[in-house]
Amino acid sequence: MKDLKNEKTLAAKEAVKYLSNGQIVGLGSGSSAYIAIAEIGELVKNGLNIKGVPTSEKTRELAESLNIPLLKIEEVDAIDITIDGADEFTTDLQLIKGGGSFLLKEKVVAALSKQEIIITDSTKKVEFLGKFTVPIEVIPYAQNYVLAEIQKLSGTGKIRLVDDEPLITEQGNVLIDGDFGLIQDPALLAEQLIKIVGVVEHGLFINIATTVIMGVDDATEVFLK
Ligand code: ABF
Repeated sequence: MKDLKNEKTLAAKEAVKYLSNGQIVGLGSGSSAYIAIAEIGELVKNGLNIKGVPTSEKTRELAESLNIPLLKIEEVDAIDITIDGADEFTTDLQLIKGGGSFLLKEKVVAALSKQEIIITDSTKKVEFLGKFTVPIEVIPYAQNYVLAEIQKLSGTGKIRLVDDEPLITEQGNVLIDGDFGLIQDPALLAEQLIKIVGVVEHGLFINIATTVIMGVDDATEVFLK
């Protein structure tokens, strides 16, 4: 039986070795990122001088509880390094993210980041993206239109529900989880999705990650661009 928490912890411990004094650090969301943030809290307690930029309210609260100094996204024009998780990755570092509903802020932080380090357990490595559905952030007004457009792309969309109600993101949008089967050309699908009127962003992170650190059993494996 795999110990996924141990694998995530190994990956997180490896990732924080990339941090150094004076950096602005993007703080991801999701259980792997939260483990890394706990590690960063320890380093800050022991003198590491960094400033964090959170990718969600949950991350901000966790970082604050660990006394990690924080900056607002509007206070930065570049981020040195981000540590975040993913739902799936391929060995050429294409990702599906957004299972945790924070894909929009995660992608903004990633866009500002010189280094985007993704940490995962060994269940996230896939040959083709798509077993995990693609999260798509949509303005509520356009949700039915986007569902119809997804069908034209031979996909099936489902509005993400929480307690039988549409999940509302931190930006006030809804999420549609798109099932496109195994995705042969994720870059093409990414281009097709972002063109749909009403789509704010999607969870295909194409050519964004610079490093993936995967925990596997009692070791880590690093994938570079
Ligand atoms: C976040 O981490 C999301 O983009 C992604 O869905 C999630 C993965 O969560 P976990 O690390 O708990 O597997 O970055």
